[in-house]
Amino acid sequence: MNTRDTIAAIATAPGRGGVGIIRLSGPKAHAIALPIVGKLPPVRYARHGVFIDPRTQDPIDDGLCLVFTAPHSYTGEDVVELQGHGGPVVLDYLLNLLVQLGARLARPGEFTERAFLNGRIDLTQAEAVADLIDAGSTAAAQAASRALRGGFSNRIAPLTTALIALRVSIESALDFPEEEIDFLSDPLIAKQNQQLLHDFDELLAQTEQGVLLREGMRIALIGQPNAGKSSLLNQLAGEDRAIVTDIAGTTRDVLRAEIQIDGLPVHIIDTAGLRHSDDPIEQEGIRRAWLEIEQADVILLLQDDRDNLCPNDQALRAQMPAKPLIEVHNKIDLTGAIAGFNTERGILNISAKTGAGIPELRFQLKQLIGFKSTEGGQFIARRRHLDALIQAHAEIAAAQIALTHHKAGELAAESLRRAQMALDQITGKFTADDLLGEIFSNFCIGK
Ligand SMILES: Nc1nc2c(ncn2[C@@H]2O[C@H](COP(=O)(O)OP(=O)(O)OP(=O)(O)O)[C@@H](O)[C@H]2O)c(=O)[nH]1
Ligand SMILES: [Mg+2]
Repeated sequence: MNTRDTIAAIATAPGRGGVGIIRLSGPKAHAIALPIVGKLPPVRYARHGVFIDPRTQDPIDDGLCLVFTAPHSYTGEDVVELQGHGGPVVLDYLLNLLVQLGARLARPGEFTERAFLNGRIDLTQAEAVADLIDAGSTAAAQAASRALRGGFSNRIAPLTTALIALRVSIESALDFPEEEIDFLSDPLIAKQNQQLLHDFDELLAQTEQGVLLREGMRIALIGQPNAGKSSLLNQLAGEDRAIVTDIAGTTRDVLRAEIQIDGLPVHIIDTAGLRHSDDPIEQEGIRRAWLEIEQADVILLLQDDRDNLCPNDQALRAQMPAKPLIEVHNKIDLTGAIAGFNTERGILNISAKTGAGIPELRFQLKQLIGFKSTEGGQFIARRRHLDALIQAHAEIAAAQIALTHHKAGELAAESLRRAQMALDQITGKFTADDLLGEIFSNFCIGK
């Protein structure tokens, strides 16, 4: 990767805004900005002035200039920020000018990528930058901010240290074969390994929560036509998002609404009622509903409480895949059933019309997905982190068996080595280039 060149990008969101910021990072950042601002301010001071085009001496805009010097900047390189007015024409003009003067347009995420490559932040922190920008709820934003400040890496570091200590003990015993057997019979080693497994369990659980906070929970509303799916979407969203009528087959397209349950981002997906239909539009809606069923984390299977034991509903229930599902009986305002969870029947009674049973529904959803309201210390995480932790956990478990059952030091050492590699992938100490490329390409430009 070439970090020798100087990159530039508009860092503020596209479109019109009060302020527009252009970022410049690399060895020539100061030299390129100098002829535009005339005189650079002292490091970390802002100076107001006119930005001019040095080719024509024409003023382009006026605003603030900020200067940072390597390594004390976001990227760890020399950085200049030009903060002008947020009009696209002005900003594009300035950006083109920077390119004329020797900068290159930055790729998405390239500033953060440089921060990572220059050792300013590790990979979990770099990812947290993007997750903070994309956060779907306050709790997700707080968790991202915590990861950005090292909250996740700091949890991995002691595990890595313990893992390395254990590897050192085992591998040094392997170097002295005459003592190996004694050493491996020492219960202390297996005990340390067991403790490591225990610490992993805790981190795994918290990482799962972090992934949930980032991705949110997908809930598909499924049921026969007129069961009240769209009414429930509207009730949960708190506004009239979907068309509701008493005509069966009202919803055809898949509709989405984003809500939060105790800070957990939740994607609610309303679908076409499932039934046999000869209408090609409705058929397509039903096909899409099935796709949503596949992708959902949780299925809410709705039925009209008046249609007790309706064979169509029972047939639908039987067709649902094995994944978290809540059977919801709707319209209890018409039947007089008691709102909330009926443990005996395993169903949840609600009225999408009056809102009865909705708090219980939210509670059930949280329970089902194992979400705990984020207490302090929760960090945001990604699926790739979880996968790596699961892999490391499996290796350490294998090492435990090698130690206690087989007294096979070589095997244990190899498993622990692989566990450490998996951990190093999380922080980016050991990460393939193509994975890095993929991570950073999903950033916005200018970050
Ligand atoms: N009384 C009462 N009526 C309800 C309730 N929920 C929905 N309805 C009515 O039931 C009818 C169908 O509601 P929808 O929300 O459109 O049902 P749907 O499941 O989305 O139907 P399709 O889109 O056709 O699959 C409408 O007339 C709603 O007003 C409820 O809790 N109580
Ligand atoms: Mg509908």
